[in-house]
Amino acid sequence: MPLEGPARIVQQLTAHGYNAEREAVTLLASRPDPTQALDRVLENTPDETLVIGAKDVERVLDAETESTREIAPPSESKAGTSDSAPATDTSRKTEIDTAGQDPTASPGERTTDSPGEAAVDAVETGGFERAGDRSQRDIAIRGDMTGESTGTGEYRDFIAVFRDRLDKLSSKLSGRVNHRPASSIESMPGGSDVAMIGLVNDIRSTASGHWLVELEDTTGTFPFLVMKDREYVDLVDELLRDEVIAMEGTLADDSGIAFVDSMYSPDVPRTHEPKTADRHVEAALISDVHVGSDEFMADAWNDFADWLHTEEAQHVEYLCIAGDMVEGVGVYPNQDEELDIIDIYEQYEAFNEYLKRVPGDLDIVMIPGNHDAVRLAEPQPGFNEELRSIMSAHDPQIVSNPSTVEIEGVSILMYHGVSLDEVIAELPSEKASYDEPHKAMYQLLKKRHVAPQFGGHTRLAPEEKDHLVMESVPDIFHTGHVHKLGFGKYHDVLAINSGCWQAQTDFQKSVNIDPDSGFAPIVDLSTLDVTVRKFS
Ligand code: D5M
Ligand code: FE
Ligand code: ZN
Repeated sequence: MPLEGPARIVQQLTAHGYNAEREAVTLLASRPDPTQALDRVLENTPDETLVIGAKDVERVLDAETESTREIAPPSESKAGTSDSAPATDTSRKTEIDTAGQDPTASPGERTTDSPGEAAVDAVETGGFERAGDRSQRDIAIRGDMTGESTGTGEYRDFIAVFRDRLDKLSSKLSGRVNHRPASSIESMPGGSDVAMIGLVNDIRSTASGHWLVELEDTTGTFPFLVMKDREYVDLVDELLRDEVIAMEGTLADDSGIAFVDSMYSPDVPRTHEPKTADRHVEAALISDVHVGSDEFMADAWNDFADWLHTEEAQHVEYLCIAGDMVEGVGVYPNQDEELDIIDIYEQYEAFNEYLKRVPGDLDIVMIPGNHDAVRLAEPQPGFNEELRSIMSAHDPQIVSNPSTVEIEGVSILMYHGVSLDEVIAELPSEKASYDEPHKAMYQLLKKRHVAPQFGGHTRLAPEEKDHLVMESVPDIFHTGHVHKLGFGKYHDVLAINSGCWQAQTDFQKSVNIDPDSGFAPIVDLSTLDVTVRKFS
């Protein structure tokens, strides 16, 4: 097959089970006869080599030009002969769950043994090539705030960020209610119909079991009473402090309070129609790798990486990693007792080695999580230069938490997910639980904000703008953090929480969190159907 530049070279190298540094590919592509040069390199690179670097290319090609001596005989196809080769483990289990039809079933119920022989053969013969035409790849990042932090931590920043939140989310609600500012509601005559859009400032139950919800806008606060026997009282259970809602009601005689008739969240319009890719192309959505932890599941990760080299994974062209690349240091009390690698830089170096095992021709996007070495407060900027240079395998795009990545027209909102702990803690279990993390994600979609509550478990950094508002509706919402796999659709938005690559930690044991480890949800971007692969 003729070479058509670097893309083809990468395809050929990965088909033979190698990953390649960018410089190596450039060097090969610049040869007068790249095909012949590539063949030479493939024949003469030792089997143990996982990544072909510029040095390897130079060594082989220099030997060819500078000496007349015979070059070592061609080695056998890499995949069949080396430990580091992809997909030779036929005992691996592969779980397939099609199309998100039953996102609530527990993953283990659908496990099927699949020897995957065909896929292994494809790699062993070196015949496999990623199916897609790389020229059709298209990836754009929106809302990356790396390098744009404006926060100084001063009081006025808090005012600015809440003002911006209210502005942005009011615009989603103002068509639905005839709202007035808090200050003018106070001066309306008793019995008037009133509506207000504001941040939830306080939620209290009254002695008689009703609910008092205080809303705040830029002019002040106003209390709304939700009567316990009204049908929408159920919605009070879902409220979090600092989220933006609209309330409609009737003013009491003394105009000091309003009795609520209806309430609205900014929400995802029911008419939302997700966009899809024009061709069959897939993205693997994962998170919480936790390299450096004693519990990091290296075998499962390697099986996943190997599988990506097989024909079964030929349509997977994108890999999104939603935070917690490494276990970090000092994240939780007594965490050091469960560290395999204690130095944070060494953790990232090890992570990079694991990243090298995935095919070099994937497009990779990563955001940080709460275990990563960036500021804890959200939005979290993408990693600093030093960490970026360590995590350079396959040249990933590293962006802030949260960020939106638009892949071939499909927008994926990536958010690590720390606020999910809070949503799960505060809402009744049928609305959000660790077993159904996607339902907690539905709440964030409804509130159009990835971390509404300030001053709780989720640390928020005040910025001039509220980067955590979902200004536009994503087609896919991808989170991690709670280490549970779950997915489903909310008003046609696909919500996926992606599980983890870390077995149960002592802390998780103590609080009965049973993580879903070693799963990779794969989304077909042309249909938004989900297939879950199990590698543990
Ligand atoms: O957190 C993974 C999940 O476990 C997430 O739901 C938080 C919870 N977790 C884990 N360790 C702790 C401690 N020590 N305190 C409170 N909550 C915890 P991750 O941050 O991804 O490890
Ligand atoms: Fe995590
Ligand atoms: Zn986390």
